[in-house]
Amino acid sequence: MTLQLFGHPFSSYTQKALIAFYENDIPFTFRMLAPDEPANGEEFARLWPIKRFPILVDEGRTILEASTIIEYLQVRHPGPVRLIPDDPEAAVEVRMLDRVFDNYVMTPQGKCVFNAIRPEAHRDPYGVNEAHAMLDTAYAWLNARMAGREWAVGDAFSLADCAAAPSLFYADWTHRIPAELEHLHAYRARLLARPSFARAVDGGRPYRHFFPLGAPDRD
Ligand SMILES: N[C@@H](CCC(=O)N[C@@H](CS)C(=O)NCC(=O)O)C(=O)O
Repeated sequence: MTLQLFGHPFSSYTQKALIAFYENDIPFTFRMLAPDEPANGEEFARLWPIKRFPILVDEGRTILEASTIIEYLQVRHPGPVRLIPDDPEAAVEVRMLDRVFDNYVMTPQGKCVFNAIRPEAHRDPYGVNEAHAMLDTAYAWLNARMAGREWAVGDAFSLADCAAAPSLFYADWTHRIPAELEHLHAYRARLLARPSFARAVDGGRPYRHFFPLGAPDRD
């Protein structure tokens, strides 16, 4: 039975996991979470009542969280591209950067998006200001880190870059990366040119009108 990935092509965390599948050409069935696929939604809610996606099902085993899905694929369905380095010290740094992108870029970015889809009376401008401030601080830190680097850790594309790609893609739409942060802009462009991420972005293209802050006409 093939691997089954529950998610949505426009979802940042789904794209993060998809990059790992595409990097190693791992076959899978995509279980689209959308109103016109109610059976997928019902099975998903049974498997993971928290209802955050993506999740992976492999021979009856359910794997939660995009980072863990990527780790699991490397353990159970390895391919030539090693997204978690074999060197344990390098692997620690990869996991650290994966957390940085999820917690300090993807999370504040998501806060702004969720705020925009709330009813007007429940919006939280204070929280959005805090999210923008966190993004600005993260952008400056990442810009300094990326000076002289091609990928987030070491010389190879890794789990950290899987996290970086959708984070920076959507964060720049939400709260622009200042033009002077040239190393971060160049890194974001490299990520968009990576065939695995370009494919994930293309999969989400038909849904851009769903972006609540208005998708820009670029990327
Ligand atoms: N910590 C989770 C986060 C997953 C997540 O927040 N996914 C979003 C889609 S990008 C989601 O499920 N949103 C649905 C909701 O918030 O109801 C992971 O790393 O996989």
